Amino acid sequence: MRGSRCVLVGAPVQAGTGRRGCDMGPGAYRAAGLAEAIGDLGFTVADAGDLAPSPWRPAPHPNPAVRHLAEVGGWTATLAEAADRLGAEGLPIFLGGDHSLSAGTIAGMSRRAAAEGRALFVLWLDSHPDLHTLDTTTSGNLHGVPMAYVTGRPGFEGYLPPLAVPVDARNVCMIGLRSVDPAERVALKASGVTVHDMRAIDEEGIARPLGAFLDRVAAAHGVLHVSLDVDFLDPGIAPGVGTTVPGGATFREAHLVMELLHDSGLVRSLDLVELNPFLDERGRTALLMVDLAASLLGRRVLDRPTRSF
Ligand code: 6HN
Ligand code: MN
Ligand code: MN
Ligand code: MN
Repeated sequence: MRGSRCVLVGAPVQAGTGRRGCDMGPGAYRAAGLAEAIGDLGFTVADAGDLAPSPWRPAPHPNPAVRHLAEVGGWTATLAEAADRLGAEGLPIFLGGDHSLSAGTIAGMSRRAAAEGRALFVLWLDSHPDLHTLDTTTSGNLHGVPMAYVTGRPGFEGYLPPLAVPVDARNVCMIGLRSVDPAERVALKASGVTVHDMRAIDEEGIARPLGAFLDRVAAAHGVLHVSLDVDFLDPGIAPGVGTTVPGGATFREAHLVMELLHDSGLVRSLDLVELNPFLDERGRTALLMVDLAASLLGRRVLDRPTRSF
């Protein structure tokens, strides 16, 4: 990948979460040296700055729990356009911001892939499936819905921007799940999504299930988008997130995923979501996310710089 181009795209979204602080995520990644880490790997790095939501006026939704629909819809429109455009020029890295931003980034990358006559595949690294619809969410926090929206589940029409090219749920692989709401469990079973929950990772390890998915993406000549939620990681190593769930991926499991993704050469775009710098400890979660991004882009364990803070 040496010589290729990466674009950092700030998406300071926090309308989709109940906790304040996710809007500081893009700044924390910049402070943690993301651009420099990627530049050291031989990439040309551009920073598109922080984007802003487009105007969006949805009808009021009958589920009274639903929160900040207009703002999430506005971000979805902005990010779908940005992903489609920037995905044609290099590898965009979307700096969140809460996970509702993936409604836009995945919608845009799906449109981009279709314009190239290819299908989008999504690797979803998260403790949650984020598969609620606007009707089934009980928290009303829309970081719990992006996967339902991008796979074309009904109930979003008129509430979020129209979806140009839905992602085939059979092209989605979720790794790390350990917190699934009852309505999501029903939806997951019916969906065709491939799921490797933490129990499966404990029993089988993480390399084989990921390898099987990457083989499928390669065989289909697919375009791969990776969505990395901080809470995929164990809270012991990544405390800077509003939705900590015990029993997450270890440091080596997470790095191994990134190293295998790099070796596959299949990744076209990346979301780094749910970092909450207000809840972090001396930047350690931001730094770990930067290191994981660097692993995905080709940094070898043996080349890791030693840093002290
Ligand atoms: N995330 N399922 C829960 C809800 O409120 O719907 C949690 C969602 C978490 C979303 O972590 O991106
Ligand atoms: Mn999530
Ligand atoms: Mn999550
Ligand atoms: Mn819920």
